[in-house]
Amino acid sequence: MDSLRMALSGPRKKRPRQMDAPMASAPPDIKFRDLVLFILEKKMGATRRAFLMELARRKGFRIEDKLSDSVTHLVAENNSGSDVLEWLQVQNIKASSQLELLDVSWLIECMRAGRPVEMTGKHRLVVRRDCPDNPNPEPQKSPPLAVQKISQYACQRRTTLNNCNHRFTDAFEVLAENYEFRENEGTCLAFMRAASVLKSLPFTIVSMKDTEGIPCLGDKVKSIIEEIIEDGESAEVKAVLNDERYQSFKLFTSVFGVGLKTSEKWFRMGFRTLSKIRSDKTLKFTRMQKAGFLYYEDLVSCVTKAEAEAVGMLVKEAVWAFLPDAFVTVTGGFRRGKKIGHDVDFLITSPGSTEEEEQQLLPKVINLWEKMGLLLYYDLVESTFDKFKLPSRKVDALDHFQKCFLILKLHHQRVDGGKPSQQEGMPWKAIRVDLVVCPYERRAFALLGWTGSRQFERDLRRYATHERKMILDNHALYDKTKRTFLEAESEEEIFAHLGLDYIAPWERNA
Ligand code: DCT
Ligand code: MG
Repeated sequence: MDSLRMALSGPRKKRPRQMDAPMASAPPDIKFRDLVLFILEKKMGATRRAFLMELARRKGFRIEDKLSDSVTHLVAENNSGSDVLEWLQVQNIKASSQLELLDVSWLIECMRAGRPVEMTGKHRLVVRRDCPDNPNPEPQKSPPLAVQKISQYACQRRTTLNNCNHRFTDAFEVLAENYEFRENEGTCLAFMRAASVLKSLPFTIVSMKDTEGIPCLGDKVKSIIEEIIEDGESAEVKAVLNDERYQSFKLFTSVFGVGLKTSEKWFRMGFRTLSKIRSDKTLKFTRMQKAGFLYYEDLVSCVTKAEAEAVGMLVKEAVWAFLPDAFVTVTGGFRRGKKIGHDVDFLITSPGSTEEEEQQLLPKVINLWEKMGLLLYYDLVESTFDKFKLPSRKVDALDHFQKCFLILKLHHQRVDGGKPSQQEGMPWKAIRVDLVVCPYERRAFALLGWTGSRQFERDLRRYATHERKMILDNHALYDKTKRTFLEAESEEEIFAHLGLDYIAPWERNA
């Protein structure tokens, strides 16, 4: 037990006593094969490290001299998690994603027990501050993401709705939108990527040091982060929010059917308010814009989860009247766990129907709703899907499935928790609904594509192209090296084909 006392009390001045343990030439038996340890010399010193290594080996632990991919547990003394990460970065060492960062106290407890002991919060090295919104601030487990290096691709990050960096991401989203309005795609994308990566962080950025090692943060982005940390706000964001062009575009594009081109035209013509546009006799509106103005108030007030569920019932009732075996799945933001949305998206697919029955479904559903007086607007887009065609290389390409963009009348009494008597005026609310019908064997691709978020989808396709030599879209996955289509029955299989860890829908809020 002399050796253990020594481990507990720290390094001695004297050189450690020669062990009567097996020599290097005859490695001791490894008892605990699931663990591969590496002890960091930094701040511990070579002597104490050598001593602990030998001791642990004698107890049956596998200890590596060098840090490699096979190491599962990194043990350090007098280092924080951030110190260790910094060291790993400086060494340019790529650690395994499962690497545990532990304090030497864990190793010492293992030595005392003669076996690996359970790792708890007190053993795990704290990497960075916890998110202040987190009601249960556990000592932060050294997150595999941080060790793994945060990926530049959203599809390799887990992004829940628990965003700890709103004050930065809100600012970036305003700037991205402004650059989109000014048709500066590159800068727009840079701010969207920056917002996306910050949304995935499990901690709040409070100093510039926290931004080290985070990808997608260029100089311009960093200078805004710095300004927000120091002054509480960004002058550029403030200027954009007060900019007449930004305000007008924001207002005009909030109308269903109005995009950048129309906004530009109205802005140039000197319009600044919707009421002036609405009442102007010289302007021509599309059918979509007319509906957009007609139901404007309802459509800008977002769809709640309860309303989305009520719409889901309507859709199922109608679809099942014609194809009783069809699967009706909510996609989009609601599938990702959002509490509100601008519309409700559904994917419909039927294992038992012919191509013709499939093609007839949406027209029949529309016809039914028309008769029921629920149809306020619809635009049916016929399928141009060709199963032999390679997936599209464009990250923002529209898909080829048959689909219908609708505005439906949702009666308040159909909404769970709705208050029909208190609703003055209209007994219903206009709701934007998207329906997509896909062939049954493509359902996994369609589901993955329509679940979003848009940034997550873009990065999935970018990842497939640049990292895997594959092409992915809402219809298929094609392997360019093998020159074959890779089939999938589920989203999990698509992630597996791409060599990605599975990311659940609620972790795709990139
Ligand atoms: N999508 C797609 N092709 C389109 C439109 C959308 O593949 N032509 C994908 C990307 C996201 C998803 O479908 C849903 O789109 P939206 O409804 O626009 O986004 P959302 O994430 O559901 O957000 P919101 O809550 O605003 O509806
Ligand atoms: Mg949606």
